[in-house]
Amino acid sequence: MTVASSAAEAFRNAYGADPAGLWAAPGRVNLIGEHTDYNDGFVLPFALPQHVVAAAAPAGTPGWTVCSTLAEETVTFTTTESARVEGWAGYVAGIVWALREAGFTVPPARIAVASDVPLGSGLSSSAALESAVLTALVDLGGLDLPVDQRPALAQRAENVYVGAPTGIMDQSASIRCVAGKALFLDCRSLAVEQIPFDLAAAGLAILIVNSNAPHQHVDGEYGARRKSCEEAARILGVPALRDVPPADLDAALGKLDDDVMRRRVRHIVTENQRVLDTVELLRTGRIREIGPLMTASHASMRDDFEITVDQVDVAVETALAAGAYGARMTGGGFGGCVLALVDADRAAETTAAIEQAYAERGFTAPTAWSATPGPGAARLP
Ligand code: GAF
Repeated sequence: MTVASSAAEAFRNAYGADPAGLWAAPGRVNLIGEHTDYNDGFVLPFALPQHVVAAAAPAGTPGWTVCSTLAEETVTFTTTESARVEGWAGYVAGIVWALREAGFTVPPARIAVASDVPLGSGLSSSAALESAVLTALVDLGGLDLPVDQRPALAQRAENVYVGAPTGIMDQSASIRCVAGKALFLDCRSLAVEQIPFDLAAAGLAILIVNSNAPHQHVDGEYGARRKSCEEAARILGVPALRDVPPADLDAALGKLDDDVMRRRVRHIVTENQRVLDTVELLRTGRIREIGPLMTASHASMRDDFEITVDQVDVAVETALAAGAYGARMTGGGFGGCVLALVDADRAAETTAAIEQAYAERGFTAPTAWSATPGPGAARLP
């Protein structure tokens, strides 16, 4: 059964009627540019073929009811309750809250969601949920919310309602990505450029390897990285680390006493430049040549930003040893997935090498697949 038919079936089972429509929003991987978003920098994600589908219809009574194929409970909330909705339904309630806060009249609705975005793997399953529900409610209510303003609203739901201090990359990817392209996003101006990324034409594949490592300390460590970056920007007297050009990096590092903070700054400044260099290569179709930038990004995340774990380091090293052009962890870190740029006909061999390396070390087996850039959030026909 497809994710769309699961969502439609869940809707019928829960509410005894057909949904008015189905809205899909994808998970994402980030090709390069990690932790740069909340530093007003650059990112280059693309949408996965895996997505969340929201089956939805207007409700005749006030409030919103949501159920999910991944959860037992059906959750109902209204605007009169002061208690915050917790758990997975909090992302849905957060979207309703953020829309209302922005002045929209949100139509009461019944929603059923289904998803094949792996959970807790750094592939933005929660941003996909937010984006699917947002797209559904905007359509159902005929709300005048332009697509380019939707990611910030969804990010607000996540930051303020759910309470996770994330940047704007994941919601932007889920909402603004286009099939066959990587999304070059300037996280300060929110300008986007759709960058051609035709892997198949170049005989290449992006292998996604889910390390299946337990996600540990994610929230606390993520928040700590963000604080450290903001504190460094304050000491350096710039609005954000985006404003430190690579040519000024040494001088900036000289002004910081704390070695850990110096390394955090070095990651952000060099990572922003790697995104720009990657975009430059992709604009001229030189996909293979982005490999070394990916690998350098990984080293920077491992040594300077310190957000990798053994499982992802081993996946990167093994992919490179098996002939990958480049490999890096993607997403917030502390577990999650690795991307490897490989010749399409070597994807299976590379996967086998990583599986063997994991088995030798007694790690939980990884899961791997090749991904091409899919479309962003939309109503399904
Ligand atoms: C998580 C966050 F949600 C993003 O905003 C981004 O900071 C990413 O980690 C790291 O690049 O996915």
